[in-house]
Amino acid sequence: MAILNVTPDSFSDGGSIASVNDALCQVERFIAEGADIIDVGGESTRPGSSRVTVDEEIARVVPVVEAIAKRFDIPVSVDTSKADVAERSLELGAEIINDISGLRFDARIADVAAASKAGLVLMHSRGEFEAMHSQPPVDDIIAEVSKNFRTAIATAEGRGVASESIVLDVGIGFGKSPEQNLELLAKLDRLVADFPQYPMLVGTSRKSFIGKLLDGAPAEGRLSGSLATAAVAVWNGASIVRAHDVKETVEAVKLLDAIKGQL
Ligand code: 7PM
Repeated sequence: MAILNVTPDSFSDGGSIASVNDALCQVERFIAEGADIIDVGGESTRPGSSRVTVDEEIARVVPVVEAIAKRFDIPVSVDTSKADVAERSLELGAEIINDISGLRFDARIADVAAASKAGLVLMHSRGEFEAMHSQPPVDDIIAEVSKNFRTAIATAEGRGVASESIVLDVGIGFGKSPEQNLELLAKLDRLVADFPQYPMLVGTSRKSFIGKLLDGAPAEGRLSGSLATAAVAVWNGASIVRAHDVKETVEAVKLLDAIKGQL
């Protein structure tokens, strides 16, 4: 899953023709590099960022989603926690909703996903939007994520989402200590075994826990760490990895798959 940011800090300005063209060029490259899904996000979830309005997010995301769906064959997922953004995106060609709140912010996302028979990623996170990255760590992160998965799955299925449409994600970097991010990767196999029906998605790409372990490496200096952590996630049963560096990640995952083939 290739990460396509359409926040103003990463692009010309949301919704403009220049930004849509930038996005299409990037998608063309991601596809050539082996991406299977394009994840379009218009709301930065960086520590300290505040929420954008529904209209703002729709203006950034929807023209890009529509343009990608028209021009390419690849499934588009939309990184949003707002049902209105999800609904417009699905109408214009998105096939997957990637909800970093796991239905905590807007459970109507499940209704919208069910009505369109869209894929739905339920990611674990803790706290309200502004406080997601400053949560006091819980004691047992594996138990916490597991409990949250059960709640989110029950909400989704209760609102009509087919179990085959659901993907789970441990939410690396969201309300976890650096050690807990590592623990989730080390013990991912247990969560995969506890939820065997649902594919597991993992996103470690360039995240700050990698920088912390590498003496403060900036985002551009986190490629090796991103690949090492993606490799562990795949080894421990992840079916999808979310990444900025598509070529390198696809190559790493190919090696992992080849090794797994020898089990
Ligand atoms: C700070 C923390 C800055 C996290 C940026 C981010 C995930 C996601 C994001 C993930 C799924 C980023 C993220 N992370 N969706 N959206 N899983 N499903 O690095 O791990 O892009 S935002």
